[in-house]
Amino acid sequence: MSTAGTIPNDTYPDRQASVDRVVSTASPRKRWLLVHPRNPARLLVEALSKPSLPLGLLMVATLAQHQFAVTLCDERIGDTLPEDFSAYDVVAITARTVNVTRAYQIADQAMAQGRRVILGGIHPTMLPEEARQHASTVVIGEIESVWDDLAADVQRDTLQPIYRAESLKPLTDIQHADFDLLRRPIRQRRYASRIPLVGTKGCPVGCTFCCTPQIYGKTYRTRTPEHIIAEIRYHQARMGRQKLHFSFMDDNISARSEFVEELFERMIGLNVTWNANISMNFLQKSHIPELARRAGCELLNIGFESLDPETIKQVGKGSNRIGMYDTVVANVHRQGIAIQGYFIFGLDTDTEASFQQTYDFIMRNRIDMPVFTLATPFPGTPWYDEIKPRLQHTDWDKYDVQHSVYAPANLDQERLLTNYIKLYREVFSWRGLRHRISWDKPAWIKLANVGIHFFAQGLKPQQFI
Ligand code: B12
Ligand code: SF4
Repeated sequence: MSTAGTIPNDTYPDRQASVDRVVSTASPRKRWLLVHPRNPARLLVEALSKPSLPLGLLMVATLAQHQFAVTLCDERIGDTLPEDFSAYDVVAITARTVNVTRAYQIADQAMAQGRRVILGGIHPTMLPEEARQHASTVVIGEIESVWDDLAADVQRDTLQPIYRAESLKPLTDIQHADFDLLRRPIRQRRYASRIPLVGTKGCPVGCTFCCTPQIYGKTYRTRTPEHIIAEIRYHQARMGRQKLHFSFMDDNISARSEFVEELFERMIGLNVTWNANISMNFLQKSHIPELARRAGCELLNIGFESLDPETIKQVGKGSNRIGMYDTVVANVHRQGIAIQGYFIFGLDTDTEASFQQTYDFIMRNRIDMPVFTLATPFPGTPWYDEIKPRLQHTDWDKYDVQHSVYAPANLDQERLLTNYIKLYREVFSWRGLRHRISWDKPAWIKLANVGIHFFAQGLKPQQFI
C-alpha cells in the first residue's frame, strides 16, 4: 500500500530555494510543472458542478514527487500558467480530445522556451504522432507502466520521443494518488466534492465509439477489495470524517462479478456513499442493486445509449438487451438508488422515432438524471475510421459530445438538432421533472435537474454545430 501522506518540502517551489541552499553539494532536483489545460467552453458537466479532481494528473504527480519537485496547475479551477517557464525543467501536460488544442498551445510555448515537454492522457494516447509535433515526448497509455524508464531518462536528459507501455502493470502494484499534493483544503474545495477512486480498469464489452478498448484492449484489471477499502480509510483519516462521497472512475465496475460482489460486501458499514459506471446486464440480477445499496451506492451511471436494437448492434454494445431495460431500472429504483442514464443521438441508424422512443422510456421509467450526448467519433476508435471521410472538421475543441461533427445517414443535421433540443426541453420541463424525480433522491440530483431545465430553455441548434 502507498505511503502517500507526507509531502517532501520540495513539492512547494517557494520553499525550494532554501532546501537547495542547505543541500549545496547535491545537484538540485529537476522541477516539473504538471498542467491540466482548461476546456474550450464550459462543458455541461462542469456548468452544473465544479470540475472533477484531476485523477490522471495526480497519479503522475504522485510518482514524480519522489524524484522531482512538482507543481500542479489546473486551468479549470482558475490557476494561471506562467508566461515564462524557465523555473521548470519539464512541463508535463494531460489532454483529452476536448482540451488538446489548448494543451498544444501550452506545449508549443514551453518548447519555444527550450523546456522538455511531455504530453500524456487519452488524446496523445490515441494520436501520438499528432501530439509528437508539439512535444519532446509522448506517453502512450498509463504513466505507471512506463514510469521507471521515463524518470531515469528525465534525470539523464535522454528523453525518447515515445514511451509506450508494452505490458500493463497489475493494479495491485499501483499506489493510490497522494491527495496531499492538492496542498491546501482550500484548493480541494475548488473541485467537485466527490473523491475519485479506481477499482478496476478496462472493459471487455468493446463498443466501437469508446476509447477504452483502444487503451486497454479487452484486458480487465481489478484491485483487491482490501486495497480499495484501505484507500477509502486513507481518505477518511485525511478528511477527519467517515461520511465521504466517492466516485468510481472505472470504465465499467461490473465486468467481473465475483470481484464486485465481494467489494460491495466489504464496503457495507464504511458509512460512505458512491456512484459508478456499471453494465446494465449485471443489474438484471436483483440482488446486485440490493448489495450496492447496502454498500452505500447512491447513483449508478448506466449507458442505455439507445432504445433501437439496430443502434445497439451497430455500436457493438453486446451487454445491452433492450427487452431488459425496464427490469433493470425497476431493480435499481426498488433499492432507492438513482440512475444517471446516458443516451447517444446522431448515429446512422437514428431516425426521428428514436427521440420519441427515448422520451417514452425515460418518462415511463422515471430516469432521475438523463444525459444526452451527440455521437462523437473520437480519434483512435474503430468508429472514427469509419466516419472519417464524412467528418465536417477536426476542430478538436468541438469534440465534446455536445457538437454534431458529421451528418447521420437518416437525419439531416437540422432535424437531428431540432429533435435533440425538443427532447431536452420536454424531459427537463417542469412537468417532466415533477413526473420523473422522486423527492427522496439526493438534493444534488434535484438541483442538477433544475439547472438543466434552465439550460434547456436557451438551447439553439447553432450552438451544437
Ligand atoms: C471517469 C470519467 C469521467 C468523469 C471524470 C472525469 C475526470 N476529470 O477524470 C466525468 C463523468 C466527469 C467525465 C466527463 C467527461 N468525459 Co469522461 N471518462 C471517464 C473515464 C471512464 C475514466 C477516466 C479516469 O479517471 N481514468 C482513471 C485515470 C487514473 O486515468 P487517466 O485519466 O486516463 O490517466 C492515466 C493515463 O491517461 C496517463 N496520463 C494522464 N495524464 C497524463 C499526463 C502525462 C504528462 C502523462 C505522462 C501521462 C498521463 O496516466 C494516468 C494514470 O494512469 C474515461 C475512460 C477512460 N478509460 O479513460 C472517460 C473518458 C475520458 N471521458 C470521455 C469524455 C468524452 C468525457 C466528456 C467530454 C463527456 C461528457 N459527458 O461531457 C466529459 C469531459 C470532462 C473533462 N473535463 O474533460 C472520453 C474522452 C475521449 C477523448 N478522446 O477525449 C473517455 C475516454 C470515454 C470514451 N468515450 O471513450 N468522464
Ligand atoms: S460498455 Fe462502456 S466502457 Fe465498455 S466499451 Fe462500451 S462504452 Fe466503453
